[in-house]
Amino acid sequence: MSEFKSGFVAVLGRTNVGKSTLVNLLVGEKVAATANKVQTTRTAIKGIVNRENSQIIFIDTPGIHKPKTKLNETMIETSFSTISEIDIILFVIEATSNEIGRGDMRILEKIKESHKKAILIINKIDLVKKECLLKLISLYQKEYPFEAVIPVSSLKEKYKETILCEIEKNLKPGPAYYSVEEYTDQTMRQLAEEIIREKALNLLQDEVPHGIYVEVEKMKLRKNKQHEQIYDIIATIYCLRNSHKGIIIGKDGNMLKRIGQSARIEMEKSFGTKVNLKTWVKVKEDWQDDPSIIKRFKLK
Ligand SMILES: Nc1nc2c(ncn2[C@@H]2O[C@H](COP(=O)(O)OP(=O)(O)OP(=O)(O)O)[C@@H](O)[C@H]2O)c(=O)[nH]1
Ligand SMILES: [Mg+2]
Repeated sequence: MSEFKSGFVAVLGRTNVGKSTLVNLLVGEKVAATANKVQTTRTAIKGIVNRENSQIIFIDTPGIHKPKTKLNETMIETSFSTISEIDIILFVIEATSNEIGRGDMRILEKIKESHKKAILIINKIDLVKKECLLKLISLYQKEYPFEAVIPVSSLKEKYKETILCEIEKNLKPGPAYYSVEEYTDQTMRQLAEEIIREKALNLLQDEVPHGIYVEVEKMKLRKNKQHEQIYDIIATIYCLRNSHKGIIIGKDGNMLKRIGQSARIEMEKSFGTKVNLKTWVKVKEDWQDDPSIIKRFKLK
């Protein structure tokens, strides 16, 4: 039998390129929220893949963007500080660009400084013609000796094995750091918060979604009358302004109902239990610059 291998893989890239979608695909479970909005991921989240002869620990990171708040700065610091602790970098870019933009250049510089093994993932190839990829590939290959360049669509299962095999090839012999039942380092509470935030992000528009954070106040497992396992969950969605609060609650409470309903359905699937979810909305101005809150988004 071949020797067991393991390692930590940081998933880096600009915001909205599909890093979390990719991590969820590779892990086969929802570990991180995804949305067609910038700055969806706010902290480093681990997703664990157990294979016959290896364990790969992915670290999904907040996308690189121009920081506007203390939270933004912390998010970017978190992303770059993962580099020092990992074995391989998965650098995710979008197939739709035809040059190396400033954000991608900044990430490339960090990769160069690290001298780490890196694999370039060109994501969203479903949106472009094959011919467009060649120029992009050669531009990036001139910048860094990538172990591999893999064009993919993170929405499609068929790319999963190719990526995992390529990573496995580049891992060193090592132990399993996590038990095989685990697929993330997040607690149930954090998973619940991430799911609620994802639904809110996807259903809300404009600047409202960027100003929210979700806190689960209570999460308790009990048996219902039919002896089924059920989680009672109480969560608060914090937002920046009163006008945002109105939008999140919606006419006759409809928006909040939709957020709660879709979050509940996904939690039931993910936790394998029934879920009884109550959500509240509160205003907390300036939380994005509040050190006691943003502390949570720092690397653990
Ligand atoms: N067409 C297409 N869309 C994709 C693909 N991969 C991801 N997306 C979409 O791109 C959007 C952003 O995906 P995320 O996974 O949240 O992006 P991210 O890089 O984690 O973003 P941040 O957390 O903000 O850094 C979502 O709407 C995804 O559904 C792909 O291969 N093709
Ligand atoms: Mg993300």
